[in-house]
Amino acid sequence: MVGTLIDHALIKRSNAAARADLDDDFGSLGGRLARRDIDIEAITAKVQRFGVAIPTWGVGTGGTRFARFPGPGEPRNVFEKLEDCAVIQQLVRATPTVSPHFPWDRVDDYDALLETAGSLGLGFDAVNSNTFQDQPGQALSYKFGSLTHTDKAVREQAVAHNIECIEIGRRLGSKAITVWIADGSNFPGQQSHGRAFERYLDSLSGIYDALPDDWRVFLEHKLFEPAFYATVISDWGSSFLAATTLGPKANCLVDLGHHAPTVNIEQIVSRLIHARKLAGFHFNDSKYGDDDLDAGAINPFQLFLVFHELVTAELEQRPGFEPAYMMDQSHNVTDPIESLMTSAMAIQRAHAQALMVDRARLQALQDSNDALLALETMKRAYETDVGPILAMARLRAGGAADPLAVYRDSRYRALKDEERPQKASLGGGIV
Ligand code: PSV
Ligand code: MN
Repeated sequence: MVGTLIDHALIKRSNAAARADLDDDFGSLGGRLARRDIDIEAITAKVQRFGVAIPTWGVGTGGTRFARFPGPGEPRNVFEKLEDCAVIQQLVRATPTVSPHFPWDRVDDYDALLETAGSLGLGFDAVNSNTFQDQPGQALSYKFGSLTHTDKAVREQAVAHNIECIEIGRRLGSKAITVWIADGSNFPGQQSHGRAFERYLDSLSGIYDALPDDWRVFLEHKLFEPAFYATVISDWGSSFLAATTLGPKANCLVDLGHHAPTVNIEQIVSRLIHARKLAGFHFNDSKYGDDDLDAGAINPFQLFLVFHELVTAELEQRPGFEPAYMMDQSHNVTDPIESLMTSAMAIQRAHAQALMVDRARLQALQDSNDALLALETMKRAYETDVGPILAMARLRAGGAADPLAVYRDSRYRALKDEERPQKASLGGGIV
């Protein structure tokens, strides 16, 4: 049973009040862009077509290693998570799909789940497996690893879980499974780097063989975990090596937070595009490591540079370029719906800015080694205030010109707080 979303009348009223100013801003930006040979309508249409998935775990409150402070009206199951995702999509119109995580989102009736999502106007993106926690009643523990465990029986259990996720995903209309493992070692000498990687490849080939023809497996690397000495799939090199060994259906997923602070992520993206191995993204931002902050919160220029690579690949129609986009963030002190809405808009913003790079001029400047003007060309696109384009795209798609204002006016969170009395523990909230 689907609960109340946002009242359409509220959206209409708010949009009507914003309309005159927006038309004005859009018109004057259109004029300025035309002088740069940029068609504002073409950009707006591309912005409208762009979509980024919401992770089901993102609509719950996250936490640190030490504590979790639950927010009011948190969703208690995947059906309620879908409601919150639908509100985000209702207002922002850039998040048409949801990425589920199992076993957190396990239900008895997947047809009902599919039907509920459909009735809310949502589809399903990549499914995510979880072999980084022990579940109640689980036969064997992942304390010392899952897909790379020294014990074959543990590895088989982890492979079986991934195959179950593929089966569920098939029923939900997904086309990919993302495999992220927390496997690694805490001390030098604890584990053979070589043998752990070989066990990973062996386990992954079991998952790979279970993929339907039109499916892909996304391998997600991550540099570190607290108290770790080494993770098994630590970087894009390991991920790329594994994806190449496995075959064409295996691609490398880039989670922006899973790199050392100074790593040039946009260059990694370029390399993966070149090799036809880019699976897609988990968007978030970070200052220190895997902080899982809201996308665009710390380094929006980096996000723009990543999108510059993506837009270039799209314009050049690079073979095999079909990235899946998702947000992967931990909302500890904000309302997750508000964070996900503003993050989706930050991602859209970077995309729109990247669409404005004068690529012919940039290439000429690169060819003549004009470093300064090349940078200026990039900054000209980055510094364009694309806000009116994003608002117009939302409005035309039936969303809200000002999603945050409408959301706050709706008192959605307070209403859900009454509708969803909390149980003691939600599980799976800390990401
Ligand atoms: C790991 O840090 C990660 O980024 C992976 O995508 C997980 O599936 C997700 O967070 C949720 O724990
Ligand atoms: Mn991730």
